[in-house]
Amino acid sequence: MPDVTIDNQRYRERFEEFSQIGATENDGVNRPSLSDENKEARDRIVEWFHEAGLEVTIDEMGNIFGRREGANSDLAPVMFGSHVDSQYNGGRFDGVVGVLGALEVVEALDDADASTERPLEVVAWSNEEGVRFQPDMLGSGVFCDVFDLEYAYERTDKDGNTFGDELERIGYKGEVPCEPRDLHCYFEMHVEQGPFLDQQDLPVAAVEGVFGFSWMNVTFEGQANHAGPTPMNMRHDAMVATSDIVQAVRRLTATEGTDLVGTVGSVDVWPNAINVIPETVEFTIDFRSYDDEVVESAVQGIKREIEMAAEREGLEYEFEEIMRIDADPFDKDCIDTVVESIEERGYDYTRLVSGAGHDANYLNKICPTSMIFVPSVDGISHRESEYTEWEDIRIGTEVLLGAVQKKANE
Ligand code: HGY
Ligand code: MN
Ligand code: MN
Repeated sequence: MPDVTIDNQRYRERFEEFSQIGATENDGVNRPSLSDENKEARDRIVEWFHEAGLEVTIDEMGNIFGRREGANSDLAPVMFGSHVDSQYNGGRFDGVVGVLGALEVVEALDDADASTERPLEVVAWSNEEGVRFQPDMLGSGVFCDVFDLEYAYERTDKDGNTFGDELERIGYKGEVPCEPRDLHCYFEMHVEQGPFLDQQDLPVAAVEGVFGFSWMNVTFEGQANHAGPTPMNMRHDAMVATSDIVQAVRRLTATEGTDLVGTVGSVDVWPNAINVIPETVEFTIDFRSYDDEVVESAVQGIKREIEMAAEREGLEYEFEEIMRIDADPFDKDCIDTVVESIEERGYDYTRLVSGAGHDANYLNKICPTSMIFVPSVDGISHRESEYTEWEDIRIGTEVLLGAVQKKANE
């Protein structure tokens, strides 16, 4: 195979330019799904895909695809990419290294005039983060038939905007059907978002699978009243029950010997006033494990805790499981391809399972899939100070190039 090399200069300049879109003062980005900043980021990706000579298509969910023909265009393509929507005040590496890395792979192949047997498709998925519109991985989820289009279009943000309306507003409600199609395989390069590579001082990992997880929404309904004259034994305080559940989540995850992690990440209080007993508290719970039974027992456990907390405080409550995704081992052959690509380049590496969800979770349901991780400094992510050394990104992208070339020529 011709010698293909990453143009590190071009790649890094492009990344630095892209990081200016929706940039925050503390080196992060604020490009939540379907926001104006997300539109600006999408527009730039589409421009770069066109400049790279790719055939660009936008599907009904606003997923952006760039296709490079292969010698045999009838063969199923190798797909690789990630996402460009971000957390509110999130990191500038999350998702982006997978999309710009995919673009760099294509341009490096073009520079070397290296063709592939199979077509290549690079992709930027919609709504991976799931912070503005739950659930996460919505664009890849519809593409992989996990969610139907109507369900996705009706998802609303806290201001009552629907996903469908916002997609229309930013001009990314494409015509191309968002549905499964024949893919040879899918690769995703991503920052690890955990501490293991950084602690072991390794530049890259072959990812063997992803945790399963459950996202839940809980609302406690109590009674607002004056914080002063209301005797303690006459109160129905939604915040007290909520704090019980926050502690219960921590107790459940402290169970010895499981990899269970749990988070109460979002809490809305009404009327949210210093001198009023909280009447309504709406909050979320996120449980994850590589063992589906561990997630299931945590969900059942917290449901019991919610019922008891409501009873103790004399509250009504609503419980909704927004989303459940099973843990999934990736395809052995795709993992081995990543390992081969790493070993051919002589890099030290390890194998990891991902605690973070990725679009690869869903692609893994319709085609052989695996991922490549590069380190997150101090294991930090979903925070403005998220950082990955550029040399590690270059290495990860080289590994992605090697894996794509192997699969695209088989
Ligand atoms: O929640 C996740 O793991 C991903 O960032 N959507
Ligand atoms: Mn991500
Ligand atoms: Mn993320």
